[in-house]
Amino acid sequence: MEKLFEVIKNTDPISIVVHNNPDPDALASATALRFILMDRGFKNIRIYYDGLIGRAENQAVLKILKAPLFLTVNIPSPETHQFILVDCQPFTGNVTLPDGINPIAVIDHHRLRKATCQLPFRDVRPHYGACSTILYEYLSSLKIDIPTHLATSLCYAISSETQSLGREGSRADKKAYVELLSRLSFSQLSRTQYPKLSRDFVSNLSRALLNAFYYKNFIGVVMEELPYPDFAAQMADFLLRVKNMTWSLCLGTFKDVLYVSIRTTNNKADASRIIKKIMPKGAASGGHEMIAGGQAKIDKSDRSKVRAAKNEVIIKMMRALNFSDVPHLLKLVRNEIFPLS
Ligand SMILES: [Mn+2]
Repeated sequence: MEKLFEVIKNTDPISIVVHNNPDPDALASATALRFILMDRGFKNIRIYYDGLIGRAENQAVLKILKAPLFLTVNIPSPETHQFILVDCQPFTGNVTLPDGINPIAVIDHHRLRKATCQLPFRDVRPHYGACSTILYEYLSSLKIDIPTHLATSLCYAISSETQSLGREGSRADKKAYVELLSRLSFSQLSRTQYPKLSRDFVSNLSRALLNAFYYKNFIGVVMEELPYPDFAAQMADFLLRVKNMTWSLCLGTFKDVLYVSIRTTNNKADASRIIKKIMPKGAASGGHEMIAGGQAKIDKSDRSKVRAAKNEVIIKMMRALNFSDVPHLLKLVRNEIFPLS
């Protein structure tokens, strides 16, 4: 932590960048880092992101944090900025940086990437369930009083990223969670966990449920246009809750990108390896043992090509799960054999 303060110059603006379509963990971590740096006397610190914050829970976190967020494309003269990446690593396809920029620091909990090793400061802890836990440890080691709204957001981030500490939650995550509980606002927490849902969300949810199919212990849904990119992850999480299902997948497009999310209840699995296998060539992917996601640019002008690309992902997923002998696979994917409802 002290080393981070050493690599930052107080003369240049500081830009904290989170991954595209930031989730609660990215939002809370970035805000906590901004708070720490401000406490330390650093000035001119902004948080940047690219994509969309569409999920109602994530919008609720944003409301509580009250942190101003800016779009990466609007960074004025980026070459004068010092970039710090939070909850992601550079050149992974999951974060947008201005051309030719090398960050000075990375704080993350995903698998360590080669490019990250070259940076002046890195704190990457893949065994942590949430990046927010790392930031919580910074705050407590610096003996900084954590404001209520930040405690609520960090706690919710740890809980949502690890499904209430049941999925990939380490001891450090549990400790942070328990300690944050005594500092947060329960009414804020409740508003974040149970936000009002838009009618548009409900109609997309029903579309997803009607189109979901399953085969043995695998459940999936192929969506057309997603209401927002995170919807794929949200549906993969939801479908995995169906009894006897141990693998789930949701895919769909948003603008010119195909998004794929997979989930498993098997804590000995390697979802991040599987997602790499099933994505089209040139796609970006990442994840952990039980959750993973990928994205690939797609030309939507040819609908049959889009459909073929989607089917290909499902076929490869079936293969990865050793279901090589699935009869009438396309009928299955079109939901004509084993519909969920
Ligand atoms: Mn995270």
